[in-house]
Amino acid sequence: MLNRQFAGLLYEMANLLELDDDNPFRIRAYKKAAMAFEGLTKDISTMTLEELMRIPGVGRGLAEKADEFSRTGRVKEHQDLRRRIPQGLLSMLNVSGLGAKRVRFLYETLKIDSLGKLKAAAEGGKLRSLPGFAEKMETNILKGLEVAVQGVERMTLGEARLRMAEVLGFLKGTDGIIRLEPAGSLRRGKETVGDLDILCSSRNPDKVITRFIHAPFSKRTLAAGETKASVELMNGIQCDLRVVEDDSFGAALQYFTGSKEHNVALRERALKLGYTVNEYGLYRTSDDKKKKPLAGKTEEEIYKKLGLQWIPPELREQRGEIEAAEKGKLPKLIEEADIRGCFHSHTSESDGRNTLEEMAAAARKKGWEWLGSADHSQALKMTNGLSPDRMREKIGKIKALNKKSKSFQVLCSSEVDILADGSMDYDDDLMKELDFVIASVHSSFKQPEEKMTERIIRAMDNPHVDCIGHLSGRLLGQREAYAIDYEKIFEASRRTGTALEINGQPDRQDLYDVHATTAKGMGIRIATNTDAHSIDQLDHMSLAVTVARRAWLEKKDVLNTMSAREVREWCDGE
Ligand code: DGT
Ligand code: CA
Ligand code: CA
Ligand code: ZN
Repeated sequence: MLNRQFAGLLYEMANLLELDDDNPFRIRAYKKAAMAFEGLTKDISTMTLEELMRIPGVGRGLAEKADEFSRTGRVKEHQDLRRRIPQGLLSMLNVSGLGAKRVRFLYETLKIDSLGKLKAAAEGGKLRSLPGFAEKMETNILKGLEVAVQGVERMTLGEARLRMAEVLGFLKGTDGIIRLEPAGSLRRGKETVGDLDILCSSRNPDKVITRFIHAPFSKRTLAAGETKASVELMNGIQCDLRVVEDDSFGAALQYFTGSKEHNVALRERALKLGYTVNEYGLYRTSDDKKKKPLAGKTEEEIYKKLGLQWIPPELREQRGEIEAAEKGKLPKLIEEADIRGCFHSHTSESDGRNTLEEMAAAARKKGWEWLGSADHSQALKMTNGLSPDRMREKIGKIKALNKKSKSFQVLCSSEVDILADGSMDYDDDLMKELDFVIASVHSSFKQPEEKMTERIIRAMDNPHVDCIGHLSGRLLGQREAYAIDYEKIFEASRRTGTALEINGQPDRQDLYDVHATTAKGMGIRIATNTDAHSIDQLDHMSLAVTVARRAWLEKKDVLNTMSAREVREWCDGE
């Protein structure tokens, strides 16, 4: 599929156009289209110009570019831009604190067109005298450069939540704090997080800021003022804290939660209704600037004034949520409390750390009613996958265990390998004895798209396969998704009634949120799974549920909301 490559090209074009001081509306259109192509399940190379133009946010110009790209592997206008604008300027955009305007200005005034030259200029004190560049800015650029050169990547949502919990835990007790909440991409539950954003209201802002910049988790202070500060955490990631008046807390939380695209659309709507919204509140546009805002204490009252339902942060990506909120048609998103079990977990029989009994006890302690124990099948030697004999032994053990308890059930499941030709690693007789079969690809990742697609569809056609595990196979920061035709696979999933898993391992978060939305639309059943390899990893359910929420999924879309009895009946009925 060329879609992701093409989306990447559009993002780069947006940056290049920004460096070229092009029309802001055009730049935004490119970014929006890039997002649309990123989430598209149909392969652009199979689409006609008319079909491309039917993608929301894609006009004729962009459709023609997509067409050009799938025919020739390039886009002429992109190449022209690249020729005209020095490559180094693009890497300078990665330095935190440097936007397109500043990069352009540095290039025009000092001919700086690479990270090397930027570093030399900052070290030589050449920037501080430029208009708009104070001495502090110079220091910040040097710090930002270090990060840009080391190429510190975005962290996974899982990692970000752990760091956020540390910071909040430390700040919570500070004198004078009224409200304290995470904002930014973490609050939206994005799969990766660039930096942490925290919002606070306090009777004593000074105290919070001081405590924040002297906290044990802070490696160094990047900036500190009266109402905001930024520090670098031990893992090299930036954390921004803003302190606001409690009366503006809702407005600020809304603003700093983003996404930028959602906020831009919300502001446009406000203007049409005669309002202005900013981080301080919502005002009537005609009113005096100094007048008290009409709303601002809570997010709810801001959305309400704009004629909208309150929009859960996970939906704020400008993917139709504002239109849905206007009609009162937002989904009632699934919550972790709706979850009653997990189909996919491992024990020390294969590559897990805890025994079956320990895993079951931990699942029960979480308030679940059932747990699918799904050890690996034999092909996966490095995980100590179970031979058919060992698997039969395990089935017996689970039956005995279930007899002892009515209120909690263990499903004898297995994560069975889909072999390179699409056949399954266990024969049908053995799979028939299992309650639930998850079929996963763990080898020959580099097969051509057609082969990989056929391979997975063949697995789905096996009547004993209930669910496909981690469909895309991507590992964040380590491995690209394998090449598959999502449209064909989703169609086969619908036809065969095979569920698709949302895997909650922090580096997987697989299905992609946008793909899960498409699956839901096709009536495909989704399982939110932990793939836990230890008792504490059962908590990855929270990540799986977050992906489901970002995908607009409701309780009824997710198999894990079934009770022990329902799930038992469902498995027996298969
Ligand atoms: P990240 O950190 O890259 O994972 O993504 P965010 O969304 O956390 O972005 P960040 O940290 O740059 O800013 C946090 C939020 O603040 C962002 O989602 C929306 C808001 N925001 C920041 N800068 C702007 C801006 O220039 N315009 C608007 N409308 N909102 C902004
Ligand atoms: Ca952020
Ligand atoms: Ca930030
Ligand atoms: Zn697994």
